[in-house]
Amino acid sequence: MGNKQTIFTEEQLDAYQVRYSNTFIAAKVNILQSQLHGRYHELAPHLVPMDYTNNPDVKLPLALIINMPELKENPFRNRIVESFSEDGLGNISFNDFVDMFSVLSETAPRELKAIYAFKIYDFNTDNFICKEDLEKTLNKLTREELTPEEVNLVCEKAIEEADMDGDNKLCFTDFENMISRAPDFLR
Ligand SMILES: [Ca+2]
Ligand SMILES: [Ca+2]
Repeated sequence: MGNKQTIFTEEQLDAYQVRYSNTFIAAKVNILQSQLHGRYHELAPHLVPMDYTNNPDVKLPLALIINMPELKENPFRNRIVESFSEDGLGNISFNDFVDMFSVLSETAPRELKAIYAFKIYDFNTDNFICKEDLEKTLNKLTREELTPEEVNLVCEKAIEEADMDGDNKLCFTDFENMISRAPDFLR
């Protein structure tokens, strides 16, 4: 901890500030930055350099990330990591890592959480949440405690009520509509 060394250039820190300028995150970014770098480094000390000033092209595989204590018990851990990985396959760069922890943090703005919840629940990544996506989501949220009939019923109703353009699936606007009625989908 503390100021043991500079591991980011001024430009890099500015770039993070710009990326997060419209959110609460800007103020926290510096602290978060070095704490998260420590965590990222610990996951694979042989791969992740301490010195990040020349943007090393390092990515850590999904398997390493999902075993972190914050994610290990999360039924959505694979989807979370895939959604934040720029390549969509679950390989996580340090930037992806910072994004992920920022959004997972309890104080992240609701709209930011909604954007990522939509990505996470969109299992087949077609930018819509269809009934199958929602059924998988609900099964995970309830840890498989509902019967298939109950899941079917809840999802059918949720889509029916939120689907404003009548195409039987949820675009992001429909999804926002759904979580305003059923906030349990956003946790
Ligand atoms: Ca989908
Ligand atoms: Ca729709």
